Amino acid sequence: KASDLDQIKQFVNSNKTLANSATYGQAKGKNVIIFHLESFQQFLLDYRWEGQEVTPNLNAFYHDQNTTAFDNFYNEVGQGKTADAELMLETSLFGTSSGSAMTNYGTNNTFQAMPALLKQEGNYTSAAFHGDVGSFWNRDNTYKNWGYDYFFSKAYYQNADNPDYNVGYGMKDKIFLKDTANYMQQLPQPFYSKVITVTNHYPYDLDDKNISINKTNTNDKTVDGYVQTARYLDQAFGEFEQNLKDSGLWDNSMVVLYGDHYGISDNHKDAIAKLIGKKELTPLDLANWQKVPLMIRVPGMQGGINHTYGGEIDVMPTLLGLLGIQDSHLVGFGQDLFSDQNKQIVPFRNGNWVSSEYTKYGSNYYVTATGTKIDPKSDPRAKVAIDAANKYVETSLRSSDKIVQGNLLRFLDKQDVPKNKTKDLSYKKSVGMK
Ligand code: GP9
Ligand code: MN
Repeated sequence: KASDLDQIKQFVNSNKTLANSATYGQAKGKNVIIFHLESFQQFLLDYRWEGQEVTPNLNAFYHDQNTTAFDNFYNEVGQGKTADAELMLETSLFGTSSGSAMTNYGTNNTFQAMPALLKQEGNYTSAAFHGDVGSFWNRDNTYKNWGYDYFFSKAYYQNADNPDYNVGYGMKDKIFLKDTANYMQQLPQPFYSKVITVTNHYPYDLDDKNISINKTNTNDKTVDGYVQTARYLDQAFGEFEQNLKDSGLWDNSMVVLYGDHYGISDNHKDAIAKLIGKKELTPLDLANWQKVPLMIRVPGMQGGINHTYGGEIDVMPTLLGLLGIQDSHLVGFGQDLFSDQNKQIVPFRNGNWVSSEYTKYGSNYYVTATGTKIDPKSDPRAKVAIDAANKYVETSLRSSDKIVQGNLLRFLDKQDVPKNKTKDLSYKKSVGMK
Protein backbone atom coordinates (compact mmCIF):
# COMPACT_ATOMS: atom_id res chain seq x y z
CA LYS A 1 0.00 0.00 0.00
CA ALA A 2 1.04 3.56 -0.65
CA SER A 3 0.68 4.39 3.05
CA ASP A 4 3.27 1.73 3.93
CA LEU A 5 5.72 3.58 1.75
CA ASP A 6 5.01 6.85 3.53
CA GLN A 7 5.89 5.30 6.87
CA ILE A 8 9.06 3.80 5.52
CA LYS A 9 10.04 7.10 3.96
CA GLN A 10 9.80 8.72 7.37
CA PHE A 11 12.18 6.17 8.81
CA VAL A 12 14.56 6.51 5.86
CA ASN A 13 14.51 10.30 5.99
CA SER A 14 15.19 10.33 9.73
CA ASN A 15 18.41 8.43 9.00
CA LYS A 16 19.68 10.65 6.21
CA THR A 17 23.14 11.97 6.88
CA LEU A 18 24.75 15.28 6.12
CA ALA A 19 27.44 14.96 3.46
CA ASN A 20 31.07 15.41 4.39
CA SER A 21 32.22 18.61 2.72
CA ALA A 22 35.77 17.29 2.37
CA THR A 23 34.74 14.33 0.21
CA TYR A 24 31.47 15.48 -1.39
CA GLY A 25 31.83 15.78 -5.15
CA GLN A 26 35.51 14.75 -5.19
CA ALA A 27 34.79 12.31 -8.03
CA LYS A 28 32.28 14.47 -9.85
CA GLY A 29 32.06 13.69 -13.55
CA LYS A 30 34.61 10.86 -13.35
CA ASN A 31 33.98 7.44 -14.84
CA VAL A 32 32.99 4.83 -12.29
CA ILE A 33 34.46 1.33 -12.46
CA ILE A 34 33.16 -1.10 -9.88
CA PHE A 35 35.34 -4.18 -9.75
CA HIS A 36 33.64 -7.09 -8.04
CA LEU A 37 36.06 -9.39 -6.24
CA GLU A 38 34.27 -12.72 -6.16
CA SER A 39 34.16 -14.38 -2.70
CA PHE A 40 37.01 -12.18 -1.54
CA GLN A 41 37.45 -11.62 2.20
CA GLN A 42 39.21 -8.77 3.93
CA PHE A 43 41.68 -11.07 5.67
CA LEU A 44 43.34 -11.83 2.33
CA LEU A 45 44.65 -8.25 2.06
CA ASP A 46 48.27 -8.20 3.25
CA TYR A 47 47.92 -11.91 4.07
CA ARG A 48 51.06 -13.97 3.58
CA TRP A 49 51.38 -17.64 2.86
CA GLU A 50 54.79 -19.31 2.95
CA GLY A 51 56.33 -15.87 3.20
CA GLN A 52 54.66 -14.54 0.06
CA GLU A 53 51.92 -11.98 -0.29
CA VAL A 54 48.90 -13.79 -1.69
CA THR A 55 47.51 -10.68 -3.42
CA PRO A 56 50.35 -8.22 -4.16
CA ASN A 57 48.41 -6.16 -6.72
CA LEU A 58 45.37 -5.75 -4.52
CA ASN A 59 47.62 -4.92 -1.58
CA ALA A 60 49.26 -2.16 -3.60
CA PHE A 61 45.83 -0.80 -4.47
CA TYR A 62 44.83 -1.05 -0.79
CA HIS A 63 47.80 1.11 0.20
CA ASP A 64 47.66 3.48 -2.77
CA GLN A 65 47.69 7.07 -1.55
CA ASN A 66 44.49 7.83 -3.46
CA THR A 67 42.62 4.80 -2.14
CA THR A 68 40.26 5.05 0.80
CA ALA A 69 39.93 1.53 2.20
CA PHE A 70 37.33 0.60 4.80
CA ASP A 71 38.69 -2.07 7.12
CA ASN A 72 35.51 -2.47 9.16
CA PHE A 73 33.31 -3.18 6.18
CA TYR A 74 31.08 -6.27 6.07
CA ASN A 75 29.17 -8.25 3.52
CA GLU A 76 25.46 -8.35 4.30
CA VAL A 77 24.20 -10.88 1.77
CA GLY A 78 21.52 -13.51 2.27
CA GLN A 79 20.68 -16.48 0.07
CA GLY A 80 21.04 -14.36 -3.05
CA LYS A 81 24.81 -14.16 -2.49
CA THR A 82 26.34 -12.27 -5.46
CA ALA A 83 22.92 -11.01 -6.51
CA ASP A 84 22.21 -9.61 -3.06
CA ALA A 85 25.53 -7.79 -3.10
CA GLU A 86 24.69 -6.28 -6.48
CA LEU A 87 21.23 -5.24 -5.30
CA MET A 88 22.60 -3.54 -2.20
CA LEU A 89 25.36 -1.76 -4.07
CA GLU A 90 23.15 -0.38 -6.79
CA THR A 91 19.84 0.27 -5.03
CA SER A 92 20.67 0.41 -1.30
CA LEU A 93 17.97 -2.20 -0.68
CA PHE A 94 18.65 -5.45 1.16
CA GLY A 95 18.27 -8.87 -0.41
CA THR A 96 15.11 -10.55 0.81
CA SER A 97 15.11 -12.74 3.92
CA SER A 98 14.99 -15.80 1.70
CA GLY A 99 15.55 -16.46 -1.99
CA SER A 100 17.16 -14.05 -4.43
CA ALA A 101 15.48 -10.66 -4.77
CA MET A 102 17.01 -10.12 -8.19
CA THR A 103 15.51 -13.37 -9.42
CA ASN A 104 12.10 -12.83 -7.89
CA TYR A 105 11.65 -9.07 -8.21
CA GLY A 106 14.38 -7.78 -10.52
CA THR A 107 12.32 -7.89 -13.70
CA ASN A 108 9.23 -5.97 -12.69
CA ASN A 109 9.82 -3.87 -9.58
CA THR A 110 10.32 -0.13 -9.70
CA PHE A 111 13.85 0.81 -8.62
CA GLN A 112 15.94 3.88 -8.00
CA ALA A 113 19.08 2.28 -9.33
CA MET A 114 22.56 3.64 -9.98
CA PRO A 115 22.69 3.26 -13.79
CA ALA A 116 19.41 5.11 -14.43
CA LEU A 117 20.14 7.67 -11.72
CA LEU A 118 23.57 8.51 -13.11
CA LYS A 119 22.17 8.71 -16.62
CA GLN A 120 19.64 11.23 -15.40
CA GLU A 121 21.95 13.24 -13.15
CA GLY A 122 25.17 13.15 -15.14
CA ASN A 123 24.41 11.69 -18.57
CA TYR A 124 26.43 8.59 -17.74
CA THR A 125 26.51 5.59 -20.08
CA SER A 126 26.35 2.33 -18.14
CA ALA A 127 27.71 -1.14 -18.78
CA ALA A 128 27.99 -4.38 -16.83
CA PHE A 129 30.50 -7.12 -17.67
CA HIS A 130 30.36 -10.75 -16.61
CA GLY A 131 31.81 -13.97 -18.02
CA ASP A 132 28.81 -16.19 -17.26
CA VAL A 133 25.53 -16.53 -19.17
CA GLY A 134 23.39 -13.40 -18.95
CA SER A 135 20.45 -15.11 -17.33
CA PHE A 136 22.27 -16.17 -14.15
CA TRP A 137 20.63 -14.49 -11.14
CA ASN A 138 18.21 -12.94 -13.66
CA ARG A 139 20.84 -10.34 -14.45
CA ASP A 140 19.71 -9.70 -18.04
CA ASN A 141 16.21 -8.65 -16.96
CA THR A 142 17.27 -6.87 -13.80
CA TYR A 143 19.98 -4.83 -15.49
CA LYS A 144 17.52 -3.57 -18.10
CA ASN A 145 15.20 -2.57 -15.34
CA TRP A 146 18.01 -0.76 -13.53
CA GLY A 147 18.88 1.23 -16.63
CA TYR A 148 22.04 -0.48 -17.86
CA ASP A 149 22.72 0.52 -21.46
CA TYR A 150 24.96 -2.49 -22.04
CA PHE A 151 25.38 -5.90 -20.51
CA PHE A 152 28.39 -7.75 -21.84
CA SER A 153 27.70 -11.30 -20.74
CA LYS A 154 29.54 -14.37 -21.93
CA ALA A 155 27.97 -14.29 -25.40
CA TYR A 156 29.91 -11.10 -26.20
CA TYR A 157 33.33 -12.63 -25.63
CA GLN A 158 35.50 -14.28 -28.24
CA ASN A 159 35.64 -18.07 -28.10
CA ALA A 160 33.87 -17.88 -24.78
CA ASP A 161 32.91 -21.54 -24.91
CA ASN A 162 36.41 -22.83 -25.42
CA PRO A 163 36.71 -25.30 -22.52
CA ASP A 164 40.22 -24.06 -21.83
CA TYR A 165 38.86 -20.54 -21.29
CA ASN A 166 36.44 -21.62 -18.56
CA VAL A 167 36.47 -22.87 -15.02
CA GLY A 168 33.59 -23.14 -12.54
CA TYR A 169 30.80 -20.68 -13.31
CA GLY A 170 32.33 -18.90 -16.23
CA MET A 171 35.26 -17.53 -18.14
CA LYS A 172 38.61 -17.35 -16.42
CA ASP A 173 39.10 -13.85 -15.14
CA LYS A 174 42.27 -13.07 -17.10
CA ILE A 175 40.65 -13.96 -20.41
CA PHE A 176 37.40 -12.25 -19.51
CA LEU A 177 39.15 -9.05 -18.44
CA LYS A 178 41.17 -8.67 -21.65
CA ASP A 179 38.07 -8.24 -23.80
CA THR A 180 36.38 -6.30 -21.02
CA ALA A 181 39.13 -3.68 -21.09
CA ASN A 182 38.73 -3.36 -24.87
CA TYR A 183 34.99 -2.86 -24.63
CA MET A 184 35.36 -0.42 -21.79
CA GLN A 185 37.72 1.81 -23.75
CA GLN A 186 35.03 2.27 -26.36
CA LEU A 187 32.28 3.39 -24.02
CA PRO A 188 31.23 7.02 -24.28
CA GLN A 189 32.45 8.90 -21.22
CA PRO A 190 31.55 9.49 -18.50
CA PHE A 191 30.52 5.90 -17.89
CA TYR A 192 29.36 3.85 -14.95
CA SER A 193 30.47 0.23 -15.16
CA LYS A 194 30.77 -2.90 -13.15
CA VAL A 195 32.95 -5.88 -13.77
CA ILE A 196 31.95 -9.12 -12.09
CA THR A 197 34.75 -11.65 -11.77
CA VAL A 198 34.07 -15.31 -11.12
CA THR A 199 37.18 -17.50 -10.90
CA ASN A 200 37.67 -17.05 -7.18
CA HIS A 201 34.49 -19.00 -6.48
CA TYR A 202 33.98 -22.18 -4.53
CA PRO A 203 35.32 -24.89 -5.11
CA TYR A 204 38.46 -22.82 -5.95
CA ASP A 205 39.59 -24.99 -8.82
CA LEU A 206 42.27 -23.81 -11.18
CA ASP A 207 44.25 -25.38 -14.01
CA ASP A 208 47.91 -26.08 -13.29
CA LYS A 209 49.31 -23.43 -15.59
CA ASN A 210 47.52 -20.71 -13.66
CA ILE A 211 48.68 -21.81 -10.23
CA SER A 212 51.41 -19.63 -8.78
CA ILE A 213 51.22 -20.27 -5.03
CA ASN A 214 50.93 -23.44 -2.96
CA LYS A 215 47.70 -24.49 -1.31
CA THR A 216 47.39 -23.77 2.38
CA ASN A 217 47.72 -26.72 4.72
CA THR A 218 44.62 -26.73 6.89
CA ASN A 219 43.81 -30.16 5.45
CA ASP A 220 40.32 -28.93 4.70
CA LYS A 221 39.86 -29.69 1.00
CA THR A 222 37.27 -26.99 0.40
CA VAL A 223 39.51 -24.33 1.93
CA ASP A 224 43.06 -24.93 0.82
CA GLY A 225 42.69 -23.89 -2.82
CA TYR A 226 41.30 -20.49 -1.85
CA VAL A 227 44.67 -18.71 -1.83
CA GLN A 228 45.40 -20.08 -5.31
CA THR A 229 42.30 -18.67 -6.97
CA ALA A 230 42.64 -15.47 -4.92
CA ARG A 231 46.20 -15.13 -6.29
CA TYR A 232 44.85 -15.69 -9.80
CA LEU A 233 42.19 -13.01 -9.28
CA ASP A 234 44.90 -10.69 -8.02
CA GLN A 235 47.00 -11.20 -11.14
CA ALA A 236 43.94 -10.73 -13.33
CA PHE A 237 43.23 -7.46 -11.57
CA GLY A 238 46.86 -6.42 -12.04
CA GLU A 239 46.60 -6.97 -15.79
CA PHE A 240 43.31 -5.10 -15.96
CA GLU A 241 44.78 -2.20 -14.01
CA GLN A 242 47.70 -2.02 -16.44
CA ASN A 243 45.24 -1.99 -19.33
CA LEU A 244 43.31 0.88 -17.81
CA LYS A 245 46.55 2.79 -17.24
CA ASP A 246 47.66 2.24 -20.84
CA SER A 247 44.35 3.53 -22.14
CA GLY A 248 44.30 6.54 -19.83
CA LEU A 249 41.10 5.45 -18.07
CA TRP A 250 42.81 4.89 -14.73
CA ASP A 251 43.32 8.55 -14.07
CA ASN A 252 39.89 9.79 -14.95
CA SER A 253 37.96 7.05 -13.21
CA MET A 254 36.88 6.33 -9.68
CA VAL A 255 37.80 2.68 -9.21
CA VAL A 256 35.84 0.80 -6.56
CA LEU A 257 36.83 -2.69 -5.42
CA TYR A 258 34.67 -4.78 -3.16
CA GLY A 259 34.29 -8.38 -2.03
CA ASP A 260 30.75 -9.71 -2.36
CA HIS A 261 30.66 -12.30 0.44
CA TYR A 262 32.73 -14.85 2.32
CA GLY A 263 34.73 -17.42 0.44
CA ILE A 264 35.07 -19.80 3.35
CA SER A 265 31.87 -20.42 5.25
CA ASP A 266 32.01 -20.47 9.01
CA ASN A 267 31.24 -24.19 8.98
CA HIS A 268 34.99 -24.58 8.50
CA LYS A 269 35.98 -23.36 11.94
CA ASP A 270 39.12 -25.46 12.37
CA ALA A 271 40.47 -24.38 9.02
CA ILE A 272 39.63 -20.72 9.67
CA ALA A 273 41.42 -20.86 13.03
CA LYS A 274 44.51 -22.26 11.31
CA LEU A 275 44.44 -19.63 8.58
CA ILE A 276 44.32 -16.75 11.05
CA GLY A 277 46.68 -18.39 13.51
CA LYS A 278 44.32 -18.89 16.44
CA LYS A 279 43.70 -21.88 18.67
CA GLU A 280 40.01 -21.24 19.01
CA LEU A 281 37.59 -18.83 17.36
CA THR A 282 35.57 -16.36 19.40
CA PRO A 283 32.15 -15.08 18.32
CA LEU A 284 33.92 -11.84 17.43
CA ASP A 285 36.37 -13.68 15.17
CA LEU A 286 33.37 -15.15 13.39
CA ALA A 287 31.73 -11.76 13.00
CA ASN A 288 35.03 -10.37 11.69
CA TRP A 289 35.16 -13.23 9.25
CA GLN A 290 32.30 -11.52 7.37
CA LYS A 291 34.51 -8.55 6.59
CA VAL A 292 35.15 -7.91 2.91
CA PRO A 293 37.14 -5.15 1.23
CA LEU A 294 35.69 -1.86 0.16
CA MET A 295 38.36 0.24 -1.51
CA ILE A 296 37.65 3.41 -3.42
CA ARG A 297 40.34 5.10 -5.45
CA VAL A 298 39.59 8.66 -6.49
CA PRO A 299 42.35 10.33 -8.52
CA GLY A 300 43.51 13.44 -6.71
CA MET A 301 41.77 12.62 -3.44
CA GLN A 302 43.88 11.73 -0.43
CA GLY A 303 43.05 8.20 0.75
CA GLY A 304 43.94 6.12 3.78
CA ILE A 305 42.55 3.32 5.89
CA ASN A 306 39.17 4.37 7.23
CA HIS A 307 37.83 2.52 10.30
CA THR A 308 34.18 3.48 9.95
CA TYR A 309 31.85 0.51 10.41
CA GLY A 310 29.67 -0.15 7.41
CA GLY A 311 28.43 -2.67 4.90
CA GLU A 312 27.31 -3.18 1.35
CA ILE A 313 24.06 -1.33 1.92
CA ASP A 314 26.11 1.86 2.45
CA VAL A 315 27.98 1.83 -0.85
CA MET A 316 25.39 3.63 -2.98
CA PRO A 317 25.03 6.69 -0.71
CA THR A 318 28.81 6.75 -0.30
CA LEU A 319 29.46 6.75 -4.05
CA LEU A 320 26.71 9.29 -4.70
CA GLY A 321 28.39 11.59 -2.18
CA LEU A 322 31.74 11.30 -3.93
CA LEU A 323 30.04 11.94 -7.27
CA GLY A 324 28.34 15.00 -5.84
CA ILE A 325 24.84 13.69 -6.45
CA GLN A 326 22.15 14.37 -3.87
CA ASP A 327 20.51 11.28 -2.40
CA SER A 328 17.64 13.08 -0.70
CA HIS A 329 15.02 11.30 -2.85
CA LEU A 330 16.58 7.88 -2.43
CA VAL A 331 14.55 5.38 -0.43
CA GLY A 332 17.43 3.21 0.64
CA PHE A 333 18.81 1.80 3.85
CA GLY A 334 22.47 2.75 3.75
CA GLN A 335 24.35 5.78 4.94
CA ASP A 336 27.27 7.66 3.44
CA LEU A 337 30.38 6.13 5.04
CA PHE A 338 32.17 9.46 4.86
CA SER A 339 29.50 11.30 6.85
CA ASP A 340 30.17 12.16 10.50
CA GLN A 341 26.55 11.33 11.22
CA ASN A 342 26.84 7.73 10.14
CA LYS A 343 25.32 5.43 12.75
CA GLN A 344 27.96 2.75 12.14
CA ILE A 345 25.48 -0.08 12.64
CA VAL A 346 25.81 -2.98 10.22
CA PRO A 347 22.73 -5.24 9.95
CA PHE A 348 23.17 -8.80 8.77
CA ARG A 349 20.42 -10.66 7.04
CA ASN A 350 20.06 -13.12 9.95
CA GLY A 351 19.40 -10.31 12.45
CA ASN A 352 22.91 -10.26 13.87
CA TRP A 353 24.68 -6.92 13.70
CA VAL A 354 27.96 -5.18 14.36
CA SER A 355 28.29 -1.59 15.45
CA SER A 356 31.31 0.48 16.33
CA GLU A 357 30.37 -0.16 19.97
CA TYR A 358 28.64 -3.53 20.29
CA THR A 359 28.18 -6.75 18.39
CA LYS A 360 25.14 -9.00 18.41
CA TYR A 361 26.00 -12.58 17.64
CA GLY A 362 23.16 -15.09 18.09
CA SER A 363 21.44 -14.08 21.31
CA ASN A 364 24.59 -12.66 22.91
CA TYR A 365 26.22 -9.24 22.95
CA TYR A 366 29.87 -8.25 22.94
CA VAL A 367 31.95 -5.10 23.07
CA THR A 368 33.15 -4.79 19.49
CA ALA A 369 36.59 -3.41 20.31
CA THR A 370 37.52 -6.06 22.87
CA GLY A 371 35.18 -9.00 22.30
CA THR A 372 34.17 -8.96 25.96
CA LYS A 373 30.75 -10.47 26.48
CA ILE A 374 28.27 -8.16 28.15
CA ASP A 375 24.87 -8.57 29.69
CA PRO A 376 22.70 -5.56 28.78
CA LYS A 377 20.42 -6.32 31.73
CA SER A 378 23.15 -5.39 34.19
CA ASP A 379 24.58 -2.54 32.11
CA PRO A 380 22.02 0.23 31.63
CA ARG A 381 24.20 2.36 29.36
CA ALA A 382 24.89 -0.57 27.05
CA LYS A 383 21.23 -1.53 27.12
CA VAL A 384 20.14 1.80 25.69
CA ALA A 385 22.55 1.51 22.76
CA ILE A 386 21.76 -2.14 22.16
CA ASP A 387 18.00 -1.63 22.23
CA ALA A 388 18.36 1.22 19.78
CA ALA A 389 20.56 -0.83 17.46
CA ASN A 390 18.18 -3.79 17.57
CA LYS A 391 15.32 -1.51 16.66
CA TYR A 392 17.24 0.13 13.84
CA VAL A 393 18.30 -3.23 12.41
CA GLU A 394 14.85 -4.80 12.64
CA THR A 395 13.15 -1.75 11.14
CA SER A 396 15.68 -1.52 8.30
CA LEU A 397 15.36 -5.15 7.30
CA ARG A 398 11.59 -5.28 7.67
CA SER A 399 11.09 -2.05 5.72
CA SER A 400 13.41 -3.13 2.95
CA ASP A 401 11.55 -6.44 2.64
CA LYS A 402 8.24 -4.59 2.42
CA ILE A 403 9.56 -2.39 -0.35
CA VAL A 404 10.98 -5.24 -2.36
CA GLN A 405 8.21 -7.79 -1.80
CA GLY A 406 5.41 -5.26 -2.21
CA ASN A 407 7.07 -3.31 -5.04
CA LEU A 408 6.37 -0.17 -3.00
CA LEU A 409 8.63 2.16 -4.95
CA ARG A 410 5.98 2.18 -7.65
CA PHE A 411 4.10 4.56 -5.36
CA LEU A 412 6.88 7.14 -5.41
CA ASP A 413 6.27 10.48 -7.07
CA LYS A 414 7.25 10.18 -10.73
CA GLN A 415 10.04 12.72 -10.40
CA ASP A 416 11.68 10.65 -7.66
CA VAL A 417 12.17 7.65 -9.94
CA PRO A 418 15.00 8.06 -12.45
CA LYS A 419 13.65 7.57 -15.94
CA ASN A 420 14.32 4.15 -17.36
CA LYS A 421 15.41 4.26 -20.95
CA THR A 422 16.54 0.67 -21.33
CA LYS A 423 13.47 -1.24 -20.20
CA ASP A 424 12.73 -2.48 -23.70
CA LEU A 425 16.28 -3.19 -24.79
CA SER A 426 17.26 -6.70 -25.68
CA TYR A 427 20.86 -7.29 -24.67
CA LYS A 428 20.78 -10.53 -26.59
CA LYS A 429 20.04 -8.82 -29.89
CA SER A 430 21.86 -5.54 -29.42
CA VAL A 431 25.10 -5.49 -31.34
CA GLY A 432 28.37 -5.89 -29.48
CA MET A 433 30.94 -3.16 -30.00
CA LYS A 434 34.00 -3.91 -32.05
C1 GP9 B 1 27.69 -16.57 -11.36
C2 GP9 B 1 28.22 -15.85 -10.17
C3 GP9 B 1 28.15 -16.65 -8.89
O1 GP9 B 1 27.27 -15.83 -12.45
O2 GP9 B 1 28.02 -14.51 -10.10
O3 GP9 B 1 27.26 -16.22 -7.94
P1 GP9 B 1 27.33 -16.70 -6.40
O4 GP9 B 1 27.28 -18.21 -6.40
O5 GP9 B 1 28.62 -16.20 -5.82
O6 GP9 B 1 26.16 -16.08 -5.78
MN1 MN C 1 29.51 -14.37 -5.31
